[in-house]
Amino acid sequence: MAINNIENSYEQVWLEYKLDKDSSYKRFFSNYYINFSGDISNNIIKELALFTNKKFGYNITECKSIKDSTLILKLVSDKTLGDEGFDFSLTKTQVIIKANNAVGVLYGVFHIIRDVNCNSTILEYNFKSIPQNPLRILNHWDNMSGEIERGYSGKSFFFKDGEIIINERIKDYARIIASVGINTININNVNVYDAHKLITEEYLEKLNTLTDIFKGYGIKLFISVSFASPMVIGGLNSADPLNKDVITWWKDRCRLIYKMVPELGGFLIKADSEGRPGPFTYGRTHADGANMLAECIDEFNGIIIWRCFVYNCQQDWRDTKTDRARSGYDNFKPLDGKFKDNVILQIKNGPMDFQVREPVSPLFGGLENTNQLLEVQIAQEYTGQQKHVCYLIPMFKEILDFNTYCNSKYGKVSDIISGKTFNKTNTGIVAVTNTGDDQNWTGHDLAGANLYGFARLAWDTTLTANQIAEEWIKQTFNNNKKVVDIVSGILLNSWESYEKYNAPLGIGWMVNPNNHFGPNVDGYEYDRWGTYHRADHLGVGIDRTKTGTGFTLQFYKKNEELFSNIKTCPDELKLFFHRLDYNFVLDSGKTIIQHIYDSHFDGVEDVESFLKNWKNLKALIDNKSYKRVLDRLKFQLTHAKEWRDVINTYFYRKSSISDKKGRYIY
Ligand code: BDP
Repeated sequence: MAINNIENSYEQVWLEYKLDKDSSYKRFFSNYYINFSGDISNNIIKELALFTNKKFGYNITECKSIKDSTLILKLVSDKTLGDEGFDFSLTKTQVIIKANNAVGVLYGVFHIIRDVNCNSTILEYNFKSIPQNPLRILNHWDNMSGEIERGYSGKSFFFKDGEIIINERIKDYARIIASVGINTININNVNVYDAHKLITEEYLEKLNTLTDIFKGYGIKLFISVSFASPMVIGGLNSADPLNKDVITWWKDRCRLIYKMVPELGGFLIKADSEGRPGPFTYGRTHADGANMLAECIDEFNGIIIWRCFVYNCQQDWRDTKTDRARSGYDNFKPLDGKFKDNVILQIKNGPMDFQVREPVSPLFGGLENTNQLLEVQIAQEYTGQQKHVCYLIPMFKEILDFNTYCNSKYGKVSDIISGKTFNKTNTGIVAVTNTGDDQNWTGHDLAGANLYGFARLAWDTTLTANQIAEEWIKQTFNNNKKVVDIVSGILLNSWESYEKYNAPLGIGWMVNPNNHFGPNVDGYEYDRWGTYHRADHLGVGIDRTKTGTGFTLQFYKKNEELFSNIKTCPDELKLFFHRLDYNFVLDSGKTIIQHIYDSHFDGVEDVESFLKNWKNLKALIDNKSYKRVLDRLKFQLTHAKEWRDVINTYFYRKSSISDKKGRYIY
């Protein structure tokens, strides 16, 4: 299936089916019976052919009789399965996958393919699988020029030189993400720099072709549009959401769009954020802005996804009272209950911006009458830019498991975004994605585990980071125990290791401004972005309790107390919530300064061990992947040392306190 010219060739990630002629599962894949037709059905059949061919060395055939077939794919009517779930059952000679809709069967087929590839025991008992999150979304930050904002794996495979690309790779991308249950994608950058034309007549036909390709895999397509579109492409002199001409313009535009792209999911909007236009210009609220668009798109069953990443990026760093962490809640809590049903608020996991460690945004649980999506970032903008290994699934697990206390039974973030807590259906989870046109899709081969893992977790938030890592390793590399042990050992420790050599204890942001790569202690300190650590010779961190910026008051009481109390505030967030002396003793028994020194030395040692362990895989995995990861681990080691030295030196010079262990710090 891959295009074979070198420049554009690409790999099949976890769908790289490897020949195993002796597999005992073969018996279920002699022939299939299917009782429905259409694009999804065609794609299911194609996938089964590809799979049986590569895995077992023959082509599965169709069988018209249920009785004689080994794999039965059936549409049924079963309320318990919902729109996307499936039922798997098994007799001695037959596998039966049943669902209410074609997409459920597609998910079932990918599920059994995964089980075969993982040699899983799951093919030995009956089960039902129903996704926990209604919306499982990937956001691409691709510009139409072909560049990707915060993209670390090459260029866009959606756009090139201002045009939409339609090719085999797009189709493969659709099946890759459908195989792990993604059901929605947004294809262009939230910062709509050059994509205004996407909603002009010239581009709608191609957009429709794209939409159809993804529909064949049960995936809805969204696009980011600019709030100022009536001005930029409509020639109006306002984008005021309450202005009649503006409303008429949007209504007409939606009619045109949906006439040509009837299956479009809707729009994603970044407004009044980092220089993007929005309703604030006209003295209107975000509810005014979002509802106006929602009204226009409603007759086509469209949805408006509206981001809550709204803050003042023009702050005065001398003002110790303003706090960027507060802004999401301050802006959106008062609007709770004011959004139309087809508006969903998209909320970043933390109150700042995808740092290696942040508390959960208090908007989760804070908003009780609003559809909401949890937004995470698998593009590793602040977590090593896919040059460092940083498996983010353990972080996402912590976020999903966080109890907001908004509800005594269903208070966890995972409950809220599943729709359970507040009885909603327009809810779910989204990741800013990490793919590009690199041969391996994600730059770092091990970053593939974040794409895979995010999607698996979106389907089933109860899976563990370990289970997901194992599944991914077995399908991407192989089932060899040593491979599974070594790679999962690296993956499962990598987030913590990355955190160790970064900015300590939740303060974040010690990165180079703009590109956000590599250490820079004061790069953002005396600047307008509101990301301060406020280190001086006395101490470091920010008081975000009621005696400081008051951010903690945005949480429910139990969490407010947890974070405010220096004794109960978890070590890893101590400096996010408190300003502390370098000699303050952490729960770990170490002083802050000694913790900084130790963790930075430890982090480098961790990377040394990743590299050493990786080298043991030379003969056990594909040489191309082996080398690519090896090179990146070597780079990571050098870079981790730079992080260690810059951060340790900085704190040594600020505090004048020596390392107890007498190690060399500049
Ligand atoms: C920040 C990125 C910036 C994005 C912004 C966003 O640095 O490129 O545009 O998030 O989420 O992390 O809108």
